[in-house]
Amino acid sequence: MSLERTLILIKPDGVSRNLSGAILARVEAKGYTLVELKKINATRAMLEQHYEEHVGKPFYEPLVEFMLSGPVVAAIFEGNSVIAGFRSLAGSTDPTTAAPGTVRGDFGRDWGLKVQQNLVHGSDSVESAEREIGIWFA
Ligand code: RTP
Ligand code: MG
Repeated sequence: MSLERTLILIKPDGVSRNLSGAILARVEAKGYTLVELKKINATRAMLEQHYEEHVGKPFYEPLVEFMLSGPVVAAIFEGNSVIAGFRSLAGSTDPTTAAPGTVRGDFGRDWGLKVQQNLVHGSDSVESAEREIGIWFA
């Protein structure tokens, strides 16, 4: 047993396509508990912290611009191994190849969109989750 918290973001594509409820429903159905929830316009400063591991990569600036293009939904979920569990629900990074049954595999579109438009973010470790929760729920 490993009770964890994770930071989940529904990115601007998911919010604008009215998929927030459908995505959150999958997380709740898996048995995870919603702790905090809000709709928020990210700032560049928040995103610079959130994506600090990607600074300098070719996709970094387009990713930040995309994340600034509209509101996101930020949530903290709690549960047993929720960090790995949510990343399994989300599917692999690229919606084109994400498995059917996952959020990215089922809802990801593939008509010329960029990899960054992949609907959701989920923390990838206990350390990342603590850091990211501090950014989005300061
Ligand atoms: P996330 O952090 O959003 O949960 O996704 P992830 O771990 O699967 O992906 P990561 O490697 O951490 O990348 C963060 C986000 O950057 C965008 N990305 N674009 N080649 C590309 O154009 C590219 N690679 C990554 C995606 O939005 C990814 O979720
Ligand atoms: Mg990541």
